[in-house]
Amino acid sequence: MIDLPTEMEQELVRAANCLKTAKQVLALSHIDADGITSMAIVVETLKRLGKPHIWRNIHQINSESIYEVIELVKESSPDVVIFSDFGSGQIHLIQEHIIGMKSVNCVIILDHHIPPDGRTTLGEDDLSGNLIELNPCQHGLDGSKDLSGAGVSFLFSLAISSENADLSELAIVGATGDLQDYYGKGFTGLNAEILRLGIDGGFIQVDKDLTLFGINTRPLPKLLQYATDPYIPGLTGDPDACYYFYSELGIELKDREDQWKRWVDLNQDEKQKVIQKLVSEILHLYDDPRVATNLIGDVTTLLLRPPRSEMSTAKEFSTLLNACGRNKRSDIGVKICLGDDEAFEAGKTLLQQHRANLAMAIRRIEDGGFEEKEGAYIVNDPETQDTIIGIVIGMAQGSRIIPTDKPVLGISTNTSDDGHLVKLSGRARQQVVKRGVNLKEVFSEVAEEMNEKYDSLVAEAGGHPMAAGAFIHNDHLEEFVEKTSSLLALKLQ
Ligand SMILES: [Mn+2]
Repeated sequence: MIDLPTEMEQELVRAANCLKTAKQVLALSHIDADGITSMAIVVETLKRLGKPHIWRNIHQINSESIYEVIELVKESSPDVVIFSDFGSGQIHLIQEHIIGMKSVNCVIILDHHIPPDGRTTLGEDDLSGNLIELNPCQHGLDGSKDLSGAGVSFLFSLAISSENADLSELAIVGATGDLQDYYGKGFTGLNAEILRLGIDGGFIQVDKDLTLFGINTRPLPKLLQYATDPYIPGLTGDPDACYYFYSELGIELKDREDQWKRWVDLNQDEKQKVIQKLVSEILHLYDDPRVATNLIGDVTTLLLRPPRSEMSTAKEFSTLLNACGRNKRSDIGVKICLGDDEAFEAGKTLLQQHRANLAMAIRRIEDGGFEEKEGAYIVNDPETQDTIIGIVIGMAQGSRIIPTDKPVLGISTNTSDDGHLVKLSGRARQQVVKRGVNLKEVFSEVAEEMNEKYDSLVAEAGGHPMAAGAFIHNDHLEEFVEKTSSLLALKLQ
């Protein structure tokens, strides 16, 4: 079993007891891979218990979307409401609006994000009985690497029944989606314990192997041609060079049935040859030897899933789920996790769609789709969805389509609902952060100033120094961008 901090175990037992007596459950979760797997763990647990339930993935809980939650509670009259992969940061909204609703007997939060007010201990409210918050940050653990939202959900599920140990595979997919395995260098903390439980149970296998994306699903040449992590100069983007790479090594690209071979089809000897050649080329091209050593790492295979599919490794599975979320179809992702074949087919189509959306958005930026302001580059593309704007501007700077000397701000008016909020994403390269730019702080400062000025909530900000976001009322968008640009210019001086 898993060794947990005592207080955390007590809270888990309280949460489990609360669920066992539930008559109707409403489950809410985030839309990324961690949120989707969290939801799938909760839903599967509810199914196994035979509890009536409805579930919904939501982009973000904020002062606007909380009304969507209120509506859902009114419609389904749950006595238990579960929030997973979010909730800690929005606990005041939940306390204010959800706790007191007529049908609601108990709210369970399964989160791992550090609350914005810095709460790292159990609060008074946790003891009142109708709000149970589970968050590793409150138990001396690090929610950015020791445990994901899916991990918290899994521990909750395991506290209900030890027969839910098979759901460890989904906990590991969620943690992988949140990059908690440090790009194949292995899991730590409770993640490592969940992994061990999954290996012992025969649900998961871990091997040292090539960490490039697509070892199960991409034909050998495409494995190199589409490599972006790391980007391999001379191979990435150049199909001819990729064919030549293998032919020089005497490796056949197709099998006897004329089907493209994939990485998993190669024998040990062939794999060794490819790795040696890749390592020597990369050492040649990068100053940093870590880029080469990162090529090999822990590859997590999910033994309960169809082999050689987008579900067979944790990394590809989490990408498939992220593609569902970013195409506003987290529901398909949840169904894939629950074993629905039709959803899997739909998910693969969304994955292709997602790649196409990214490529098209990047191309629009390449065709002059950005402008330069005093303190930032601005991408304002009404065609790019709010769910991918952050990745798109990050990729555009990563590939130097947009210069990297200032942060880049991406604006998306293409949001999933018809509310008044516009999404703004910011990305800054390491060298810009080193010069004193903290995007999260800048966004928060501007938001605070404007909220005060208009004496109402016109902007909400969150994130990290290098990657932050804000939701802004569209009447005030221009002012927010101008103020942010000026403040950034000051910081960059
Ligand atoms: Mn998460």
